[in-house]
Amino acid sequence: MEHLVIPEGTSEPAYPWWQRYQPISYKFESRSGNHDEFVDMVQRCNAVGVRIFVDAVVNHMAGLGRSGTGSGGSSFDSDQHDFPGVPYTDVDFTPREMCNSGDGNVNNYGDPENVRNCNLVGLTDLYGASSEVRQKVADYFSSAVDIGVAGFRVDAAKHMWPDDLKAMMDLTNNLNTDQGFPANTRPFFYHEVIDRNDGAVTVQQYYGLGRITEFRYCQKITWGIDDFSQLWGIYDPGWGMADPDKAFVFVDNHDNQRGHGGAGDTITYKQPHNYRLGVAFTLAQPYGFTRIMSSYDFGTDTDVGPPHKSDWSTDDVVVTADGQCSNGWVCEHRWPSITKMVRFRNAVAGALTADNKYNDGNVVAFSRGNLGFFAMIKQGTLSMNLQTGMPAGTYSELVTCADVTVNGDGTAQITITNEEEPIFAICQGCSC
Ligand code: LAG
Ligand code: CA
Repeated sequence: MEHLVIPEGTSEPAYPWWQRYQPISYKFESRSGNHDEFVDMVQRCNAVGVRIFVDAVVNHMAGLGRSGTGSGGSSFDSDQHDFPGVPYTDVDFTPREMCNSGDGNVNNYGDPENVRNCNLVGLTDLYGASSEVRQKVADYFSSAVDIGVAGFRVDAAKHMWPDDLKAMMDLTNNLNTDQGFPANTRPFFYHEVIDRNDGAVTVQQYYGLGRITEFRYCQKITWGIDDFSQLWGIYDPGWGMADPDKAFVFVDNHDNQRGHGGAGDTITYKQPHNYRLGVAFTLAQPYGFTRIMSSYDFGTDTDVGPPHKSDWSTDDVVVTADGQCSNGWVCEHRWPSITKMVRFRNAVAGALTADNKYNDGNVVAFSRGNLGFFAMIKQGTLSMNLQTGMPAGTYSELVTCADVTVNGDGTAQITITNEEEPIFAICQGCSC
């Protein structure tokens, strides 16, 4: 949506990535492009089976002390709660008396009223109980759905009341049948709730609204890659982690990869070896609905925005002859083992458990029912006879495309020789 723009020459970093999390209106006019460009992207993607999910910021508008013109040309004045581009006025914001903190900001994560009714880092808090606000947010969601988007990541859902979110979702249109969705299909929602067993707001409070981000998974995968013996406990219900059919899991995201929300014990593209192992294991194992990250290189500057042109608009992604990205883009999704493991995940989706588990601290392997078999090695190369649980036959190993023979008893000789891509995967019905 239209967002705050922080130009050069202020005391703040110029055009930081996080300016996008300060909405000015719901026009599709951002640093990434204009309305027509957005429509064109969504519809070209749908035509080739790629779905688009919008990162929707509907807990708040821009921060206090900010005023001027947004990325789409709308004027605004946060201190006056004035956002004519929507339009929102003072009545659309949470009444000050409903926030129990002295300075009006969220400052007590032990109190759900404080977390949800106060301003998150000074961002002006929308009053989600108001039918007018609910309708305006739903109109925004519907305008995206009508273009052809498939669903939403709801930013800062932890700071919204689940009942308010539900009302907004219920008012939203069904997906667009002209864009290839079946009739009467609801948008897919995943809610950003950072729950690390450290407050009054839990992922369980959002059951029934869709999927919920499970940030404890980020910690668990970091520890598990460091010490393989911890990998079988990656879903830990005793720790409060969301049920398998509710959890939305990922190795890192745009916040915790750079030390913002939910950071600590996070692996990223900056540790490529451990990162490959972590993403491969995540895509291989059955817990949760998985998301992979695709980044630009931010070096050590945790504020810097994406590669940009001289007018600060986002620069193009340049793809090299070997299918990788350049021009400042990292594109983890194009790293060979990550791309291939997405195929594996889709192929084994029907198998809900990990079976035939093997783990000696350096090699981890398991099957997914009889649909697929996965192995990875931390150091060195692998040559080992293991039970794959798969029907006899010849399979093409996903990363190397080498032929692999599964014997009549389900065993196979498993080899990994490339220490750069220390992953082995075979599955029924997938090609390398
Ligand atoms: C989220 N989850 O609940 C996002 O995933 C997270 O990235 C968002 O914060 C946050 N909610 C609000 O949407 C990001 C940055 C913040 C930034 C904020 C607004 O992590 O650092 O705050 O977006 O742009 C910035 C300044 C603050 C200032 C605030 C308001 O860093 O110092 O108080 O703006 O002006
Ligand atoms: Ca709120």
